[in-house]
Order: sequence, then C-alpha cells, then structure tokens
Amino acid sequence: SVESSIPEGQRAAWRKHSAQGFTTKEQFEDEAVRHIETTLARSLFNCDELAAYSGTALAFRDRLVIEWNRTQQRQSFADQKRVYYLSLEFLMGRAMDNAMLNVGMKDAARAGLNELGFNMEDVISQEHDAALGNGGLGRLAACFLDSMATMNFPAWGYGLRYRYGIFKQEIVDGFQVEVPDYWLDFNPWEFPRHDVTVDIQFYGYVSRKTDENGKSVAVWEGGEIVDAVAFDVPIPGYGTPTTNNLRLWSSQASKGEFDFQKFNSGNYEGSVADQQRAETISAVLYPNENFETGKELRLKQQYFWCAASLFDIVRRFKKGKKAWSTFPENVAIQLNDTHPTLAIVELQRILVDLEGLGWDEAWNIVINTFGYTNHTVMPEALEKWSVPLMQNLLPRHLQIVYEVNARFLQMVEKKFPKDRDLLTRVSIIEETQPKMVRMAHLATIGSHKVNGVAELHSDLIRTTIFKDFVTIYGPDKFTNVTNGITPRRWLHQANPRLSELIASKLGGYDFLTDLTKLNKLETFLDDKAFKKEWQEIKYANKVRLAQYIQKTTGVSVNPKALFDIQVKRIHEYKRQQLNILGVIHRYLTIKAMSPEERKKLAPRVSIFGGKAAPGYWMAKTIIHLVCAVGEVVNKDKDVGDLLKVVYVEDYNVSKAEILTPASDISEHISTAGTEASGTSNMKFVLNGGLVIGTCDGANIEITREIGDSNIFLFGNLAEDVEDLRHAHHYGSFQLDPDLAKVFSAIKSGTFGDAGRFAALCDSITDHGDYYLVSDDFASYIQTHGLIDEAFKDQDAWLEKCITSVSRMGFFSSDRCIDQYAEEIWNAEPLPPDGGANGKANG
Ligand code: B1H
Ligand code: IMP
Repeated sequence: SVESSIPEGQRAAWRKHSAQGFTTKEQFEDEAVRHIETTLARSLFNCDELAAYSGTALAFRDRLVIEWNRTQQRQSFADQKRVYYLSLEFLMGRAMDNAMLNVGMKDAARAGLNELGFNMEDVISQEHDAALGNGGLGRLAACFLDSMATMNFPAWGYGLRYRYGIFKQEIVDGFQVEVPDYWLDFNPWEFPRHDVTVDIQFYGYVSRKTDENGKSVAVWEGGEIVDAVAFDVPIPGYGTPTTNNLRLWSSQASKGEFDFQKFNSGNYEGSVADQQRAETISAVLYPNENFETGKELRLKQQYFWCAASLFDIVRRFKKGKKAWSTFPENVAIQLNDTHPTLAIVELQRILVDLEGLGWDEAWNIVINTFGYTNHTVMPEALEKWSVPLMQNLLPRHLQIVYEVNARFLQMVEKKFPKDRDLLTRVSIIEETQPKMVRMAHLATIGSHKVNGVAELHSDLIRTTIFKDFVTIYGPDKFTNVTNGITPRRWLHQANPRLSELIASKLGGYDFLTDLTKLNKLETFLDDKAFKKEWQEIKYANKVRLAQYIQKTTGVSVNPKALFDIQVKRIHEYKRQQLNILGVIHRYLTIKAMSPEERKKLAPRVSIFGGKAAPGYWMAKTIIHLVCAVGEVVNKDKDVGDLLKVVYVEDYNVSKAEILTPASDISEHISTAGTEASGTSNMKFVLNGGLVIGTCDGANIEITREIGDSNIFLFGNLAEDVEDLRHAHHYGSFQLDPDLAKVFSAIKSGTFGDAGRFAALCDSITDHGDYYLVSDDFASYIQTHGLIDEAFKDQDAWLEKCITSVSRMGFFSSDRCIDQYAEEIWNAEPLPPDGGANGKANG
C-alpha cells in the first residue's frame, strides 16, 4: 500500500478544498485572467498574445494537473503492471491545442478568448514546439504516449530534458544555417521535482569486497557524481481523465559535489566550471538521425538517463514490498532503439551488486523485463561503443557486459559446437582495434522480444543483422509491430474541418478512438455534397499553406496547382536528390515545350522541407540544390505557374500540422530496404493526400490496406538492391539518359556555380550510385507522368483520396499499443473507476 502523509481526520478538509478546475466559458475567463494578472503579473494594459497564451495554458494546465494527480494516485493504488517507454527523443510539438482537445473545452476557451480580445489560432501559435527529437523515432514516442494515455495504460515515458532541442534551421542565401533552440524561457507544461533527485556516478574503479554473508561483491567507487533532477510533463489522454507522466531528467552538479573545497580555497571559477560541466550532460540533443558518432558525451547522456530511470523504477517497485522474482510481472520496459541499452546492464548491476541476487536469478528478471525495438538496418546508424571509452566511464558496466557475453557465447558454443565464425559474428564484442561493444547484440540478448517497425523491415532484420540470433533463439523472439500515428493530433487537431466532416457522416467522433470506423466513409462515395465539401476543405488547407509560403519565402504559388510535398530529414537514403533531379527534368521538359503543349500541363508546386544533420555535408548540398533550382525556376517567365519550387524553412511538428493536410501528393521515395517504416506517409494519406513511393517500409502495408490503384509505386525492389549495387561496381554502369541531360544542365551552370554540386553529381555518376538514383530515375519520371494524368480527372482523384482515408484504420498508434501490450508487455489498461470523473478514493 502507498503511504499518505495526511492523517485520516484531516482528509475531509483536503477534499473540500481540493482544486476542481473550470468547466464553463465564464470560469475559463476567470481562471485565464487570474493567471495573467497574478501568476504573470500582467494586466489588460499590457496583455499581448504571448501573455494570452500563457494565461490560457495555465488555466488548462490546472485542469490537467488535477486529473494527472488522480491518475497517478489511482495507478499507485492499483496493483498492476506498469509500462515504461525509454526514449532519448520525444518530439512532442505544441501541447496546448492537444490539451484543449483532450480536456474538451476548446470551444469554450475560443469564445472566452474572443471576449477578451484574442483569436484562438494566433494564441495557439505563440507556443514554442517541444522539439526534443530528430524525426520519426522521436515523433513515434510522442504518438505512443498519446495512445497509451488515451487507452488508459499505466505508462510512463522516460527521457532527457535537453536545454536545447533540435536546432532551428534558417535558410540563408540557399544554405542551411543552424540556430540554437533554447526553448525553456516559459514552459508551463513541465513541473520540476527537486525532491526527485538521483545521484549518478561516472568513472572511478571497481574493487571486490566480502559482504556480511562472506560473499564476494563488486564495489564501484570513486569517480564523480552528477545529480539527475526529474521534470514531469503531464500527458493527457483523449476522451478519458487518464493523464500519464513523461519524466525528463536534467543534469545538475551534485549538491554534495559542488566543490566547497575549491570554493573556499578561493577557486571560485573552478567550482563553477565543475557545475557547468555537470549541466552539459543534458544540455543538447544530438542532431543526427540514422547516424552514430560515438562521442563520449552521448554515452554519458545515455547512462545518466538510464541510471536515473532505473533507480526511479526500482524505487517504485520496492515500495510494494514484493519478491524480486515478481519484478517482470510489475514492470515492462520498452527500449526505443539501442540508445537505452545500458538500462539492461544497470538493472543487472542493481540486482546483483546492490540487492545481492544471484547472477542467473537476476538475469532472468532482466530478460523478462525488457523489450527492444529496432528502427534501422543502416550500418552507419548501428550503435557501437569503444571498449576503452566504456572502461573509463563505466568500469563496472563493462565487466557486466563481458560476463553477459561470456555466458551467452558458452550457451551458443554448446548449441552449435565448433562454429567459431558464428561466435565471432554474434559476440557482443567486436574484435576490432579498438574493440567495440555492439549495442544491438546486447539489446537482443538482454530482452525477451525484439521487434521491427514495419513488415518488410522486420523481415529484413530477421534475415540480415539478426539472422544468427534467429538461428540461436528461434523465430519467436523476433516480431513485427508496424508503426502507427495518433489520429488525435494528425487528423483532429491538424485538420479540424476534415475531422468534423467525417464526424458528421459517421455520427460522432468515435473514429478518433477506433480508427477502423473510418471504413464507413466508403458508403458516401456517391454523396455529391459530401465530396464537394471534402474538396473544399482540401482547397482551404492548400490556401492556408500557400499563404504561409508567401509570407515566409515570398514565393506566390497557385493553390489550384498540384501540391507535391516531401518533408522529412534530409538524407541520401530518403532521396530528396531523386526528387529535385526529377524537378529539373520537368523544368527542362517545360522549357522545350511549345506554348500549346504547355497549356495541357497541370501546374505543380514542389515543396521541400527538412533539416540536415549539421555535419552531413552531402545533405546540405541537396538543400542547396533545391534552393538554387527554386531561384531559377520561380523567376522563369516561360514556366509561370506550371512549376514552382519552394523550401520551407525549419520543418518541425507544428509546421507538419500545416503541411500534412495540404498535399495532393507526398513523396516517400527511399531506396528500397532502407526506410524502416516512415510515419509521415501515414499522416499524409490520413489527411486525404495520395502517395508516390517505393516498395519500402510501411508504404507496402499502406498499399495492402488502401489498394494498389490508390498509390503510385515505382522503382526497384529491396530484394534486387544488392545485385544492382554489385553491378554498379563490377558491371558497366549505365547512367539513365534523361538523368544525364539533367546533369549536363547542372554542369553548364544553369543553377549557379556547378562546382557546388559536383560531389552530389559524382556520387551518382562516378562513385557507385549507392542509393540507386539512376536505376529508379526512369520509373520515377514515368510515374510522375501518371500522376499528372490522374490529377486531370478531379472526380476520380477525389474518389481515390476518400477511399484511401476510409481504409487507414490500421495505422492508428492505438493499434500499435494494443499489439505491444498483448505480444510484448503483457500489460492491461487501468480504466478510471466510476467512469466519468475517475476520482480515486485514497
Ligand atoms: C529511425 C533512427 C535514429 N531509425 C539514430 N533510426 C539516432 C537512429 O540520434 N541518433 O543516433 C536517431 C534516430 N530513426 C526512424 O524511426 C526510421 O528511419 C523511420 O523509418 C521510422 O519510421 C522511425 C520510427 O520507427
Ligand atoms: P517521416 O520520417 O517522413 O516518416 O516523418 C517523421 C515525422 O516526424 C513527421 O511526420 C513529423 O511529424 C515529425 N517531424 C518533425 N520534425 C521533423 C524533422 O525535422 N524531420 C523529420 N520529421 C520531423
């Protein structure tokens, strides 16, 4: 049972005074104005939009906190398994609109704000995105938190509270410039918990001591201590009072450690420097996606976060005073990629070194607690840590890794005697110079389930990077959970009019919590008024984007044109270069046309957006090429409205909420076998856009669900990629003739100094075309031709869009969470008791 500090006799008074939160427009205005006047010390004479946002946010925050407290209480009293989602990235975006929709008071607040002289949309846009992530992996974690709360799972997220999230991207003279994203100036959505502080140890040495029972135990001593301070973020569910917790750790110089000796001996700067060094750990998010750099600070971040989280989880478990053997019945921990793999080692250390369990008993608990999700097969993204680095920073953990490996290899040797190659291949330690710890192997060995994030990807990991592990463990340890997205943010919030239209046809908003209900939309395919409104909504969304583009880039685009959007991290494997080379081909084609021919062409707007990792030079070159092409094409009088090329600066979650509902076509064109899943493909289709894509990641399952006549697939298949690459090097590489023309245009200086693009062109023409741009070029161009044709028949196009939306039910992240809960966590929801208000009666 849980201890409560208030004696029974006084609890009635607490209940009487317990905060309730507003429930009417009038009360909302009371609360918002009270916060503006007293919490913020502003008045009607200096209340700007930011202050209006702050007051509104604080009023809603009060409502959330009340439910949050109740939920946490309820979950503590319930004797039920909890789920912990460990992720180095949570790409949450803005919180207030989400909170308003979940609490269900947005209309009242809108009316209230109007009376006070403010417009809801302008107020919402004052909020700074919480951008603690790079892209898909971080946004997936955010969608999962939303689903787990909505489905009433007792579930917490654990992450790092970076002071600087992903950098802000500026495009200056056609080049990316990175600006720090300091986002914590005013963040009403986090609660510092200075009482929840954990000491985290680094460096030092290990000795062995004999305990009171005469047993030899490892003792990790010396080194330095850094404090982890908890910051909690409430995660409201939709249509339920359940409000879960996201706990983010912030690093701080240890209170005990702040060097008073240095301080008192006059070395004031020295002691402040130590303090700053401690704060560095959670200072900045590493801005790489699908790329590992192996920096010591990153390993420090990982251990800091894993150790703090595990301490917290174990502390919570110990309050229940249950036998250690029941730990996996009470705790499920999901590892979002290998970044939190040290949590496996840390739990083994806690159980063996600190709690005195035997090795095997402890290891059994560890395995049954953890599940590991793999998100990539790209070799440069697979995490490896150098043994000397780990030896220095985490000496005891390295010992444990070696012990785990020795026992694992013994088991393999027994099962497959004399297969030395096998042992070398599966060992956690890679015998290179220096030796490396392979985190994916450690994560696989230390978990009871390993999953990929789309069917093709899960098949690929079973047959490539984890092939040997399938042989050793059998196939059941490996499974698939295809990614999904939350329909609350990505339909209801991003596209309120479409959500409302759908609700009017389906008789309510039930589809937002059971997305398969969308399939009834197909019965309205003959409903003219419905289709007309659908089309009007898409047009309005495109007008909104056109206005945004005009305002931010100065380029005016025709909202009647076909909007062709590719927004995601810039990466060679995602092939934005294929897209822009295709755009150049289109430009050259238009230039060669007669005025009569031009009249038959459907106008296009090619929209790009996304950040390049600051050190990824080739990705930055791709951005520059897009901008350079835009400079030329957008001014060309021969082209006019037929083609516009724009780069949307600083793509992030709140911009995705504007872009996603405004596409006619979006591009998901990775080299087959490289994109594990993709999730923006799902978002675009759910908002009534069509897709041009390769047979890769979740595109394949989207095709299966919506039908192959509703998607534009092109390009080589994953199974042929290796042969093609081989042929590039050992056969005769034939550059696609149309692509050759594109390169000559670039080389002749059509888009400015050709030297700037030489390496990009050469990577395709001379250096093996690793990403198969030339191999897929003809089929890509041809497929865009089919799109031009299809777009001319607006009725048929619309029918494809509506049919697709109606078949997207599978891609709700609620379905993912169901699958994880069933197949990996063995966890159950905890619905609020008494239904409506879910007030706990502790
Ligand atoms: C994905 C990453 C990733 N896969 C390393 N891997 C990182 C790897 O900071 N790092 O070191 C950061 C991110 N991200 C993405 O995960 C996949 O590329 C997408 O295909 C997938 O949809 C997404 C979610 O599963
Ligand atoms: P995908 O990589 O195209 O599947 O998209 C991943 C998702 O992450 C997008 O739909 C956005 O919601 C979100 N996101 C936000 N900012 C970024 C970014 O800078 N790069 C990629 N994805 C982002």
